[in-house]
Amino acid sequence: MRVLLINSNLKDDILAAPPIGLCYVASAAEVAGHEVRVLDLCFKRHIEQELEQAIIGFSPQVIGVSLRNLDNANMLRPISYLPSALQIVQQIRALTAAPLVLGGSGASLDPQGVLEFLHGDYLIVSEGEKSFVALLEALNRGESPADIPGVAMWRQGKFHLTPPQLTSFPSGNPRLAKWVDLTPYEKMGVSYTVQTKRGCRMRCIYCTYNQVLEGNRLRLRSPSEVVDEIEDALYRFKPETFEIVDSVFNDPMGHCQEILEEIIRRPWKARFTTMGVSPKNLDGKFLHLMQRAGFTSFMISPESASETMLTSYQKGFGVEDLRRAAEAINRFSFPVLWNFLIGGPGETNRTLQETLEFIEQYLVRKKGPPYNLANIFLGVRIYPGTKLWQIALNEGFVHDQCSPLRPLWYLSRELDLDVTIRQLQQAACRWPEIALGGMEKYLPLTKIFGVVGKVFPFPKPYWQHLLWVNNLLIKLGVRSLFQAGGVPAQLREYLKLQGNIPISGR
Ligand code: B12
Repeated sequence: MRVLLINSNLKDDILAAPPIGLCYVASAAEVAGHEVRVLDLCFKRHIEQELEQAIIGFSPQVIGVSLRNLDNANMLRPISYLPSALQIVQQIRALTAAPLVLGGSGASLDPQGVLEFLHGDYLIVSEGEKSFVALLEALNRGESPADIPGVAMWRQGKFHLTPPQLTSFPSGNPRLAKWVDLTPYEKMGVSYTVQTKRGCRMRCIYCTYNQVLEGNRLRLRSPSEVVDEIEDALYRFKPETFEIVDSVFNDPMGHCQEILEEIIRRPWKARFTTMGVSPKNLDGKFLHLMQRAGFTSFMISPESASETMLTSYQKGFGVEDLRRAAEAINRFSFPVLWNFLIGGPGETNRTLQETLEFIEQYLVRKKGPPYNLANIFLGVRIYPGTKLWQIALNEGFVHDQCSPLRPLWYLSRELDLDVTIRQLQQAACRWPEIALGGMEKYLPLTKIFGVVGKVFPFPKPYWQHLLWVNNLLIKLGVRSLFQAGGVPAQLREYLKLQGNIPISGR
C-alpha cells in the first residue's frame, strides 16, 4: 500500500523534537513491503501547500498522523496543540478520502477524546510498529482491524479499543535521517535521537510513561544494536550530538553501563546528551563513564528536594540520594538541567523553601561559571490513568466528565500562591540558575540561535546560555519584571474554571 506518514508537531524552537516515533513506524511499514513517505511539517512555513504536494503527487491509500503532545504542559502559559492538529487533519480530509490513522503519545493518552476531536478513522494506542503494520494488512484485505492490539476505532457508532500488547522491543533502527531532514533541527541545537529501551519501572504518581505510553515492564535493546545504530548515523549523517530519549537513561544501571562501555570500545568519538537521568545511584564513577563515552550535558528530573514531596510523588529516591548526586555532578563540568515540579499533593510553602534551599546549596555555584540550570514548573499536569488523576478526583480538582484533552492541573491547596510567587521571584532575582516555567513565552526568541548559530557557533545545548542571559538580567536589575503580580489570581481563576475551559491554541 502507499502510506503517507505526517508529523503534526510544529514546535520549532530549542525544544523541537525530531519525530523518532513516526520514523519507527515508517521503517516498520517499509520493512513489511509498503511504499512509505514521511512529511515532517515542523519548520514548514506553508503547511497547506506541503500537504497538497505530498498528497496529490503520491495518492496515498492510508495516511498516518502523529500527535506527540496534547499541550505544552505549562500551567503559567497553557497552550493546546489540538487546534493546529485539527487544522492539519481538516486540510488532509479536503485533499483525500484515504483512511486516516492517528498515533503518538498525545493520541495514546486519551484515545477516545482524540479520535473524536480530530475525526480520525483509526487510532493506535502506544507503540505503533506492530499495530500499524497489522492495520495496513487488514485494510489491504478489506477486513476490520478492530481486534488488532492497540487499535481504537468506532464500531457501530461506539468507541472500541483493543488494549495494546507490549511484549518486546518491536523493531531495530528507525533510520531517523532517512525519513526526516534533520538540518533545521540541528540549527536549533537539537540532536539525533536514539532509544535504548522501552518501559519504565518508576511509579511516579503524575507520570504516564509506565502506563499506556511504554508500560512498566522494561524491554531492553541489545547494547551492540543500539551502538550500531549510532555508528551508522555517525558515518552517514555526522550529527553533532546524539540524544538518548529513554524515559530513564540509567535504569537499569547495568544495561546503561554496557551501552556506555560499548560506545567507548568503538573507534570513533561522538557527543551525547540525554533527557532522563535518575539521581539514584548517580555517582562519580558513573559520571566518569558517561564523560568517557562522550556525554557533554544531561537533564535530571528530581521534581523536588523535599523529603515530604519526594515521598508524595513516589520518586523512589530520597533527599540524601539527591545530595549525593548533586555533589558528584558538581565535581564535573557538565551543563545539567534540573527539572522541578512545584505544587503536587502535600506541597506547602515550607516544602518549596526546602527545594529552593537545596538549589541554593547544591546547584548555585559559588565560584566559576554556572553549570546547573534549575527549571521550575508550577502546577502538575493531571493525566488520565495516573495515581494523581485519582487524587485529583477525590480532592475535586477534576470530575468524571472532565475531558483530559483540556490541560488540567493539580496545585496543592496548602500553598499560599502569593507567597509562592514571591518565593520564586526572590530566588530568580538572586540566582541565574533559576528558570521559571512561565518563561515559555520567550521560547520563540530561542529561534535566534538558528540564525546567529550559522555565524557564531554557540556551544550546545543552547539552554545553557540562559544562565548568562539570567545573569545579565539580574545585574541590570530587570529580572523581576518577568513575573507579573497577577499570576496568583490568574492561577486561582484557572483552577476554578478547570474542566470548562474551551480548547484553544493560545
Ligand atoms: C525525550 C522527551 C522529551 C525531550 C525531547 C528530546 C528530543 N530531541 O526529541 C525534551 C526534553 C526536549 C521534551 C520536551 C517536551 N516534552 Co517530552 N518527552 C520525552 C519522552 C521522555 C520520550 C519521547 C520519545 O522520543 N519517545 C520515543 C518514541 C519512539 O516514542 P513515541 O514518540 O511515543 O512513538 C511511538 C508511539 O507513540 C507510536 N507513534 C508515534 N507517532 C505515531 C504516528 C502514527 C501514525 C502511529 C500509528 C503511531 C505513532 O509509535 C512510536 C513507536 O512505537 C516522552 C515520554 C515518553 N516516555 O514517551 C515525553 C513526552 C512526549 N513529552 C511531553 C511533553 C509535555 C513535552 C513538552 C511539551 C514539555 C515542555 N513543557 O517543555 C516539550 C515538547 C517538545 C516538542 N518538541 O514537542 C509529554 C507529552 C504529553 C502529551 N501527550 O500531551 C510526554 C509524553 C511526557 C509526559 N508528560 O507524559 N520531551
